[in-house]
Amino acid sequence: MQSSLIILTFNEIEGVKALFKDIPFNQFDECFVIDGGSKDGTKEFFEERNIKVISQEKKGRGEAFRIGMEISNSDAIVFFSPDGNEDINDIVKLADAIKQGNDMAIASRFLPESQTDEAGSFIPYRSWANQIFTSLANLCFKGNLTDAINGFRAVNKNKFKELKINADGFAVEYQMSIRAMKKKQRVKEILTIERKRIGGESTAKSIPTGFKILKVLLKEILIGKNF
Ligand SMILES: Nc1nc2c(ncn2[C@@H]2O[C@H](COP(=O)(O)OP(=O)(O)OP(=O)(O)O)[C@@H](O)[C@H]2O)c(=O)[nH]1
Ligand SMILES: [Mg+2]
Repeated sequence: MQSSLIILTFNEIEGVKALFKDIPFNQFDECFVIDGGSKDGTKEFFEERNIKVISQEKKGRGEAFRIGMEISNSDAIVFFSPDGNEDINDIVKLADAIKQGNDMAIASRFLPESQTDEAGSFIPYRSWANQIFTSLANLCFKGNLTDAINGFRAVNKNKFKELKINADGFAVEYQMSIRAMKKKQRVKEILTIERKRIGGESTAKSIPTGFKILKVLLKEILIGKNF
């Protein structure tokens, strides 16, 4: 099975510079970057190293996932965000999970040995919110995920198409997970240790992101299997 690595960026030059040499490009048949409008040299950094960059006309991670699916020529597609959160060693593990016959593979921050970037913090409110939304998805759509929200994941292209993803921004991963539950897709979670962001700025502001995710949940309850 052929595989593609898709790197998602929006002003991530510091992370990209730190991580580039360890990205396992040679393990994939095709690699490209989908960029949400970086102004910090991220795009130029990749282009100078002969990595194709696709610039989004419409911003947001939802759009980036949809473009990735459309232009990838492989059956196994891994989405990687080089801001430091995601462990590079998991990239090939996610691709392998698809090659082994799973429809989707998620790097989970909440399996027993996993860890989030809030490890050690007194009030890990983002982790709590992630776990609550995951439990609600499991409850409403008969799933058994531990992390329905992490964007570090891989998909089987044809199975991904079935999900007809149309959510915007940071809610896209949650919609993918919910629709995979509805379609009874085979979703494998691998444990991951989430690290701290290397530099730059987070674009996922907690409260607006939380509302977007809640909106997706309510809409998915309403539409049921009609998508
Ligand atoms: N292609 C693309 N990538 C984006 C867009 N917005 C954010 N990203 C990337 O998606 C990844 C995740 O975004 P973050 O802002 O780090 O969100 P987060 O991981 O929830 O937040 P932190 O914990 O603060 O890192 C990063 O690599 C961003 O560069 C976009 O519009 N298009
Ligand atoms: Mg991040």
